[in-house]
Amino acid sequence: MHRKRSLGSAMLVLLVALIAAAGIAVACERMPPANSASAPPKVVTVAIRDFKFVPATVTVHGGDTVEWKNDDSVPHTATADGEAQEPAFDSGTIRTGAAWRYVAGKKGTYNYTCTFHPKMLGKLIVQ
Ligand SMILES: [Cu+2]
Repeated sequence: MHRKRSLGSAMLVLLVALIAAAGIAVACERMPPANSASAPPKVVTVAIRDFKFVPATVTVHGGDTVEWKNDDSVPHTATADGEAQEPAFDSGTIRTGAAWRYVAGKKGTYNYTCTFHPKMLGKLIVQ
């Protein structure tokens, strides 16, 4: 009699252990799914060539990076218009062969120029 009862207890312990293991397995399957994030930020390049921004107009999303690369033989800048207030961005001097990067922020249309050559015009649209 005594031996049989002890076997029953052992079976009970084993059963409890199995249920606990099954519970852990179920919990693992319920891990949250990977985030389905929106498009990752990208880098858009504007070449500065023959006293022009190429392309003259670029459209990006907030968080994207715009890189101005000076392929010309003289220095240039990429400077947003800012008559009444500080320009949204201002590269300062970009020397020949150099590049300057700007991370787009607030939505809007930004006309920009080169402070050395005001006839150079570009437009950055942030959506
Ligand atoms: Cu210039």
